[in-house]
Amino acid sequence: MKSSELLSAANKLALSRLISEVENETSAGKIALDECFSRSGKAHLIGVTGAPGTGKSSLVNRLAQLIRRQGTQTVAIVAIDPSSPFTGGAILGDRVRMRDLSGDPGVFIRSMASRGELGGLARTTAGVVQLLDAAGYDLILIETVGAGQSEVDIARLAHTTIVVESPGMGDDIQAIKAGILEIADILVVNKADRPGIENTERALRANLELGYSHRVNGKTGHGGFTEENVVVDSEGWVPPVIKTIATEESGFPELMKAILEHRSYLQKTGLLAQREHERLMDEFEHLLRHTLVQNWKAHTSTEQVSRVMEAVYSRKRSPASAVEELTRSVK
Ligand SMILES: Nc1nc2c(ncn2[C@@H]2O[C@H](COP(=O)(O)OP(=O)(O)O)[C@@H](O)[C@H]2O)c(=O)[nH]1
Ligand SMILES: [Mg+2]
Repeated sequence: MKSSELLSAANKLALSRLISEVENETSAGKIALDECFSRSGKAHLIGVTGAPGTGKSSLVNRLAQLIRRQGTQTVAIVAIDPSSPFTGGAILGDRVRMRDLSGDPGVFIRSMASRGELGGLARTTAGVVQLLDAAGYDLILIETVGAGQSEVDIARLAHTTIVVESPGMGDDIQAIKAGILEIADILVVNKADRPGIENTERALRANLELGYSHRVNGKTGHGGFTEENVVVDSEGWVPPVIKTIATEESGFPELMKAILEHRSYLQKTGLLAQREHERLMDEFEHLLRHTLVQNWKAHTSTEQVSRVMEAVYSRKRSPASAVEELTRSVK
């Protein structure tokens, strides 16, 4: 059977196996991605990021329940867990909490361990998301811990990025440091039942205004907004701040509304297509580099490289002329 036939929301086990192939970057995984590509590009990708313990998993869980209750749309959840392979505790906890969703044929849940391999994580996540998209899931929720560059990359994969904060974690300053507010399309202050919620909300709004005026002035922070995005952004979208209690389902209709509004904003302004094009161009360039280097390596011995590099070390040759020499045969 072709992988494109295996790939359907009705065939969760087969889908699970294909995802593992993609995660492990096997040739079967590559073939599956190739075959399913033409069917992808329909899902709304929603990134959920923030510090550990802010309630991202609980929130994703609630959101999925709400979407399913509202009717027709199917949901896939990809939870990227940063914990070490030795503890693995959070993954188990998430599984237990998500148990009430897993009997639903319209829900697919996948945990991915990050295994500390940062660059590869964003790449394999994009592949896994593409499979789920092609399998026909309407909404794909991607939970990541907001910390390093890799998480920012994954947030960039999403159409709508939700940044989750909660009271009493020194959150505002941390959030700014990680440049995470710049990637937020929607800000959630979760644990609204806890003391200190007003302070957190106020700090967030203040920081948001700061970041927003930066965007308007065209001075982008370290969040990676391009000039075009800045202009369109300043005309239209101001990230809403929404208070939620994930343990009680409070604030979720408002959150869902904000997600839908953001999606129609992206469609209306043409940003959806623009983001998609940028992402595909990124992927193309990455693969091009990878392919060219692999091809070059296949035609070049390590002895050749060592010989030429010795000349570079002793300053008889420049690195540029070393490249010139070592790529001559490949050209
Ligand atoms: N009081 C309160 N606790 C919450 C809320 N949301 C999540 N929690 C709890 O916070 C802890 C961390 O939640 P989790 O979803 O695992 O956070 P994550 O690490 O961001 O994925 C768990 O014990 C949750 O039950 C909330 O709105 N209010
Ligand atoms: Mg979690």
